[in-house]
Amino acid sequence: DPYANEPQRHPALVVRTAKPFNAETPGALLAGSPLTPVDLFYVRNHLPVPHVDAATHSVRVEGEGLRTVELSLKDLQTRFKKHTITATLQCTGNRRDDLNSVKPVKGLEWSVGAIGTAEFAGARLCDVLAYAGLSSSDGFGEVEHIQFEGLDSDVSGTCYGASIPVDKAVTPRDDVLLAYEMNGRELSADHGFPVRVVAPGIAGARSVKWLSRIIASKHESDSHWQQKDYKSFSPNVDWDNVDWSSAPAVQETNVQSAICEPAPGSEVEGPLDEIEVTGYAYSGGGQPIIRVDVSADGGATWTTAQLQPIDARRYRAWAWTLWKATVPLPQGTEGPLRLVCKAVDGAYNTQPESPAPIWNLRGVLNNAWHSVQVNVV
Ligand code: MTE
Ligand code: MO
Repeated sequence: DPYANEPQRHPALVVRTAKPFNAETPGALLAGSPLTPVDLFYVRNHLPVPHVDAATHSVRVEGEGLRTVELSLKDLQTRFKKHTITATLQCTGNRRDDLNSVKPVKGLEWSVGAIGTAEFAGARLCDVLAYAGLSSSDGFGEVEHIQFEGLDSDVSGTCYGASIPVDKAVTPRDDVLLAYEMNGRELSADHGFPVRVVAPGIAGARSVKWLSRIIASKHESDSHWQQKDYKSFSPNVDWDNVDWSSAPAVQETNVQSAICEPAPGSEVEGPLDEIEVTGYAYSGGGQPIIRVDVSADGGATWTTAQLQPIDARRYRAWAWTLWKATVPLPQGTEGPLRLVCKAVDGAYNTQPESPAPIWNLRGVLNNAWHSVQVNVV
């Protein structure tokens, strides 16, 4: 059994599949702290967790125009300046459950918890690439993409892989890390020990864990996950007529928000004149969240939430914004109550009302208004 040596996991994680291990954080625990504790951070594994000896492990950097270098963990820690960022990782399938209720999709049935925020520290990818000779003096030559490979592989030996555009990789202010610490400690086995990519502002799928190779190339990664997954299509495209090459791989992601508390289906003691609602909002590409609106009447009236940003910088807001709102209700409200939220990012992008028009066969990038039904008793 390739899954015989999996790490211990926190019992509070909501397990979606055991082998490979995929589990999300319960909503109520997400809103509880700006940084998600490592053992509660969602885990998205496509393959068995590889067991890596940090003392002998090295990352090979090679490809178009580069001198090949092998960097041990120690090299990464000592030859390059340590850089720290607070960043949100979100699986592109986060909130897939609401697309499934429109029409079945293929993918893990994630609710709102395939997202988390941590403080990551490591060497900057741009510094490592410069060390291997990738330089701007020739406009990076033929190089268009930086590919990554993980040490996790399937029975045929195919490893997990992904790539990002070279511009994201080489721009210091884009903060792409080869991270060896998460929330101040070495990475855990599930989150990529001993070193992973953290590419903030873009789909979690590109932040390759258990990093073993970095390849500069004219081409994107040819992995399944870059080519035939993590892409979105029109609702009229289904498994019988999909042309995967017709859509780009998801990189920067759309504006997102979700209600964490109250939890869906919960009983709230009433009657109520107002209700306290908490959640998170996040946008890709370093865009900050500038507003979150919450409604208790299906969107007829809105209450603007109080934002608790970690990082309000205009173009490098890599972390989510937690929020809370006190939403007024008709006096003495009892019975079923539906709450919805939507966020606005720094480019004034906002979320669509319904998931139906953004339905896609793989069930990615669902950012429709998040809705929670509770019962006031
Ligand atoms: N890296 C490797 N090597 N193998 C994987 O299965 N999953 C990716 C990415 N990096 C994956 C990987 C996906 S789809 C996501 S969403 C994030 O890791 C999840 O990171 P986490 O498990 O640390 O939360
Ligand atoms: Mo993902």
